[in-house]
Amino acid sequence: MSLGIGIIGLSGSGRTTIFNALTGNNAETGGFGAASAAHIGMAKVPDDRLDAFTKLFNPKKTTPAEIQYLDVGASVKTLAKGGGTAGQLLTQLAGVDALINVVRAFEDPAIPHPSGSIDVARDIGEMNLEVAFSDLAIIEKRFNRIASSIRGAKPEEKPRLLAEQDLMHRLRDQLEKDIPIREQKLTEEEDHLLVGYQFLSAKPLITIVNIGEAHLSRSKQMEIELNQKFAQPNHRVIVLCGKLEMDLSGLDKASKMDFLKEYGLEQTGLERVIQASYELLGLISFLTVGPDEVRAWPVTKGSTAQKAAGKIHSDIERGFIRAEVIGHKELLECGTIAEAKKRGLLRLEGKTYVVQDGDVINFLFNV
Ligand SMILES: Nc1nc2c(ncn2[C@@H]2O[C@H](COP(=O)(O)OP(=O)(O)OP(=O)(O)O)[C@@H](O)[C@H]2O)c(=O)[nH]1
Ligand SMILES: [Mg+2]
Repeated sequence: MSLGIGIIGLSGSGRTTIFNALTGNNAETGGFGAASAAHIGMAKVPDDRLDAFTKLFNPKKTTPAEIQYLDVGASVKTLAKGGGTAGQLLTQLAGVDALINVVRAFEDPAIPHPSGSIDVARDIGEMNLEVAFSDLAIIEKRFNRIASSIRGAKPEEKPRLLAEQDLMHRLRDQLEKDIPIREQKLTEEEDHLLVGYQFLSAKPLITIVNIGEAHLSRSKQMEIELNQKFAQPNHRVIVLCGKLEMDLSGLDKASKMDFLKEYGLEQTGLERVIQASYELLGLISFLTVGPDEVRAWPVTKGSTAQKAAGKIHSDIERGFIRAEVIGHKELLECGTIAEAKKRGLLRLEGKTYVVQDGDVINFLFNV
């Protein structure tokens, strides 16, 4: 199962354009409008280490890590109203691990803004309201259920239900004060309890401000300012031009770099979105290398070697003996695994070793 990010935003903000640029899909833009079916696609995670090892090993195949993106094509408000496929789309959205809110900042008289004018702060506020509204509806339903459970509960079950009721009260009070759940202070235990609820406002959030080409030279400064203005835990603002990103995604690396340099940028907006997605999801990559395949594998930060082995195959996790591990820098310096062994840089690690970002791993297993 891959981790997924859901794209939300007001109609016509450029959601599908950005989805296409991220995933290389070619979904129809402009007028997807009413909720029908969601677009789902995979984005490849850019990784310099993978490029370096591909040069070194010249493998038959290079496989980057991937993240799944979901463009539901309707506002949260529309989905929450229900009817048609809305309920199904809302369930799909509830299942993602993080959200991207696309906010329109590009001017184009041919494409009317649903609220009549461009206003980034207003649109961010509106989306926060929609998301809070959807979470409040879940809380209301839960209140009713807890209340009836309490009536029929055995004495030993009551404290847990009362604690949950109390938590729902606090979540609701703060949501009504415009504080999304991701910004609310909760204990680890409460955080854990909330996982099952799939609250939208509890998910990490990337706000993409979709600017027009004319403002591209100001994008870096804008991004710094907006990140200061909207600095919140598990939230990041990225400023990019969706239309341009779509064009850039078709170019080779060298042409892309030339273009970016003109605007004083080091990375495309999409690369920054994918990287931020990776970070907000708490992911790191370990690598496997060899003549057949050089590959990056996403794992959550703090994963043990045995758990990481399971990403490749459940047999390797079950029959785990040991992991041969070397940092990517060390291996690049050595040039070959044999040389790394000779220099004593290849470490043997056990089940509980905590995998580090960029570790090159060979699992020894027995099935
Ligand atoms: N000028 C300009 N137009 C853009 C930009 N990004 C998207 N558009 C245009 O805006 C229109 C809407 O873009 P979409 O990507 O379809 O937006 P959406 O949010 O998916 O819209 P719906 O799903 O139709 O509600 C399309 O005609 C796009 O070509 C941009 O950066 N600049
Ligand atoms: Mg769309």
